[in-house]
Amino acid sequence: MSEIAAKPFPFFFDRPAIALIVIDMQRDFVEVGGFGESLGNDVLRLRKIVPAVRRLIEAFRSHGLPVIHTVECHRPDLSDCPPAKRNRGDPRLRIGDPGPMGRILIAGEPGAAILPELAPGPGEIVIEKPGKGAFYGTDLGAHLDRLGARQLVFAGVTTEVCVQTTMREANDRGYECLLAEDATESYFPEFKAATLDMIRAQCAIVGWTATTEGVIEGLRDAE
Ligand code: C5J
Repeated sequence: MSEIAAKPFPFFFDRPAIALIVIDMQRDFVEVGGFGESLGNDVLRLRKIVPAVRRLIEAFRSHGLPVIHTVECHRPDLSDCPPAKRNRGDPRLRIGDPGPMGRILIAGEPGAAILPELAPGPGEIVIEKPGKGAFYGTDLGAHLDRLGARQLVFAGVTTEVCVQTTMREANDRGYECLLAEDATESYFPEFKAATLDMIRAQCAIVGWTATTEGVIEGLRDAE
């Protein structure tokens, strides 16, 4: 067993069973001029984590460990977007409407793409997900079974929405989950802080948190 210095206590892991899941680092959430900004959010907060996310991706790749990317998006005919989701957004800019970077959150549109600097490498799995959680309506679980991954390190956006939802889904499925504190972000700083607290509360009720540096050191020591 190897170890990552984490909160609320060290995260022990088996090197072959660990994988990185990068949640929704999409242009529409993170880039200036995208959907997220058009809703009045300060996307520069999210952009700041790009170097840390990149370091994690490169570390996992360099150790030959799996990197899985997720993308929140829907089919062009919106058949996988329940009205309850579509009708909840700002009425002037809903999923499927023309947005600043193509149709909002539609697969294949420029805004739905992953940031070029974090682009999936050859052979890396990309999960297109219709929900906030990456297990709902996807084959993520089957991919993880095939890879033998039981311990998941998370990065990406937004902390309290798609990241937290996916961690909770994973926790209920028996995965051990760790969130890289400086490689995740929210448009709302207080929501990020509360999510980190919620994850670690009650002796890691959802999982662990650690710094990117801590994760990278743990992987290095496991070599
Ligand atoms: C949101 C996400 N915030 N990726 N999506 O709607 O967290």
